[in-house]
This record gives sequence, C-alpha cells and structure tokens, in this order.
Amino acid sequence: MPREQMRILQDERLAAQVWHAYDHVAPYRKKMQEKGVEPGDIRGIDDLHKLPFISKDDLREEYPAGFLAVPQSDAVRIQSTSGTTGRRVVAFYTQHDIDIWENGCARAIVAAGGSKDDVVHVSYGYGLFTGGPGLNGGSHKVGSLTLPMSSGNTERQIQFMTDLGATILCCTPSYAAFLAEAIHEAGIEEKIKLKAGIFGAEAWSEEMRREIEKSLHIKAYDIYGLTEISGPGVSFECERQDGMHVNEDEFYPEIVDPDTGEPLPDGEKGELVFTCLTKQAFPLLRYRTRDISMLMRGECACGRTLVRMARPMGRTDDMLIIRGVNVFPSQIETVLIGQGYPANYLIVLDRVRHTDTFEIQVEMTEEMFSDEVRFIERKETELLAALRSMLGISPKVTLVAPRTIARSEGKAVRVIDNRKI
Ligand code: DLL
Repeated sequence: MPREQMRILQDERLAAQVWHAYDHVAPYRKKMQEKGVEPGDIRGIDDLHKLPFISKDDLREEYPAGFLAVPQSDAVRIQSTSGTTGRRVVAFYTQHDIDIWENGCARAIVAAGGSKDDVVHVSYGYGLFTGGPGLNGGSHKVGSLTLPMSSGNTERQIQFMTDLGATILCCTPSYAAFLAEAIHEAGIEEKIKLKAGIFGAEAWSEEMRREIEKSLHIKAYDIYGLTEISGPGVSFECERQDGMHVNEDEFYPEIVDPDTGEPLPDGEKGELVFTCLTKQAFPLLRYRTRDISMLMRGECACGRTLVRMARPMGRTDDMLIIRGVNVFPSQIETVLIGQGYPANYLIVLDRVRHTDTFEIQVEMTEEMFSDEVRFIERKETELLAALRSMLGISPKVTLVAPRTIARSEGKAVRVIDNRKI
C-alpha cells in the first residue's frame, strides 16, 4: 500500500479506536482524564503522543479482565503471557482479533515463501502461549497443510517432518538448532525437505541465524510479537532479512525514550511502543513493550512499504527469557523469602547443545548450614518445587554456604548470562 494511503487508514482507525477504548475500558478512560485528553483530541497519528501509555503493571493491576473492552460473551479466546499467577497477563480476543492476528502470521509465512502447496510444521508450544496457535492459524489462512506438533518429543517431530515432507518449520531459534543437531545425529539429512524456518519468541543473533541456515539448508526468517498485542506476527522478516516489517495497518509502532517517554525519530534506539488500531477485545493504546529496538522507514527491496523494526536489542526491565518462558528475578526473590532464605542468590544461564541451562545458587542461613545433609537435601527439593510452581520451568537449585555469593558494592549482580545471544 502506498505510504499516503496507509497514513489515512491509520488516522481513521486510530480516531475510532480511541473512542472505543475510552468508552469501554474504565482504567484507560481514567488515565486519559488524568492527562486531560479527550477522545476528540485524537484525530490521527500526529496526535498519538498526547495519549497516556499502558504498562504491563497497569494490566496486572486490572487482572484478569479490567482492560476487556467488549462484553465477555463477545470474546472467543484468551491467551496468556508466561509467568506466575500474579504476573500473568490475560489477553482477550474476539473472532475479529483472532483474524487480524492470524493474518499477521499468514503474511509472515508468505514472506518466507509459503503458499498453499507448503507443509508448515509448527513446533511452538500450543496452549496459553501464542506461538503455536498464532502460526497454526496463519498457516490455515495461507491454505498450507499444517502440522500442529507443539514442542517436545523430538523423535516424533522428526518422524512427521520426514513422513509428511514439511517445508516450513516454525519454532524458537534454539529449538531449531536443537532439531538440526538431532537430524544430523540420526543421519537423515537427505530426507528433510525444509526450505524455510520462521523463528522468534526469543533473542537470537545473526551468527545463530547463519548456523541454523547452514545446518538445516534453509533460509531462516525472524518473527516478533507479544501476547498483549496479539502474539507472533506483529512483525516479520522478508527475504531481505534486514529488519522485520511491522503489520502497521493493525499495530502502530513508536520508539520512545525509555526514561522520559518522549517519542524518538526513526533510526534511533529506544523502547518499542505499540497501539492496536482495530482490536476489539483488548485494544491496547501506546503499550510499552520494554523491548529495545529502532524503526527503519527506508524502502525495502522486497517491495513492501511497511515500516521495519530492528531485531530487539535487549529490554528495559530485568525480564529473562529462559527456554521460551519469561522469568523475572523478582519472582525468584519472592519464593526465596517466602521459604525463609536470605535474598542472596545468583542466576546462572548458559546454552548447552542449543538448550538453555538455568541454575539458581542460593545461600543458606547459618542455622540451615549447621544441619545434617539429609535435611539440606530436603530443603533443596522443597525449594525446587516452590520455584517450579512460581516460574513454570525447573531450575537446577544449588544451596551454597552462607556468605559465599559475592556482594556487590553497587547494584547487585543477580544474573550471569553466558548464552551468546
Ligand atoms: O513470544 C510471541 C511470539 C511467539 C513471537 C512466537 C514470535 C514467535 P510473549 O511470550 O508474550 O510472546 O513474549 C513476548 O518475547 O516482548 C520480546 O521480548 C520477546 N520476543 C518475541 N519475539 C522475539 C524476537 C511471544 N523475534 C516477548 N526476537 C517480547 C527477540 C523476541 N525477542
């Protein structure tokens, strides 16, 4: 679509969307009133900066349905971010919302060379996580044969991949690298028909891309998204592999200074903020993603006019993504304190055979330390269970002697991330 036409569409959609959010989302109406903005003040994208932001904390405060903008009977689905009960965000969808989300994923599949003749193998998790359902729906929209594999069970993954002749693989980049190794080990490379992969949900480097491309003999495309805005397919790479085209007819992107919230010009690094232009059930306006990126508006040789975003270069908060699950150090702290441990701990992350390893070293109290070994083992098991239930994944828990974790003079160093991403 020509840029001028896109702008007209965005202006019209935004003006209507602000009324929708104002009329139906009480906490957002309150925010607008506090800022002294009325829906009539927002005539188009040029006025966007006048609107207040929405943060993840706002959504958590209104858990589960404070931001739901339609009667619950009009919503047909929820998805949810990973994390704890307290920290989870529930995103609601009407059928229209699912359609625009799946269309975004369909665009990603087409940009990766997909058509109705392809066999799309989806190894993202299904369930509350948006990866599986999003690419699954996108693949249906394209008309490709869809293999809803979900994650895990590598042997079965490879069997279906070969028996059904999968041509496009959708999963996290680390799982793609893991599958590649398993395929080499099984010595069945010549049976694999893959031509492309659509990989996202976690940070990955250009080096990792080249490695996966070489080992699977495919072209690897990046895909970005987040549950609050819909899921995967907020943006996607084309064959130029030079930034991800944002589906900005639905999700309008801005880059702002993370400290001041002031909008930054194209080409400058800052926090990515999205405004949903037509979503009905969960119409987030100026949602702060905490992802650091930048926007590139130059023409793309692929012919698409959609603005591009750089691959996320980090986050403004301390959220870690471990084996695809969002983990906040503060969650770990809550468990430790709840179980009577001092808040002296160290998270050690690494990547072994393309899979994240996750260890938490925790200092014992003096009293625990003087107890017998069996008692300490039992404490370790208890702590592991509590951490697993809070985080949704299992760390390796190591109890260490009191005062053995180095104290820092400034900000505490709680995370050692040896994954090269
Ligand atoms: O990860 C949605 C998704 C599924 C995207 C499948 C791509 C493929 P959440 O679980 O809500 O949603 O996590 C969102 O993951 O704010 C980023 O920090 C990170 N993220 C997502 N895609 C990428 C990517 C899904 N391509 C959070 N590169 C986001 C780097 C990514 N980080």
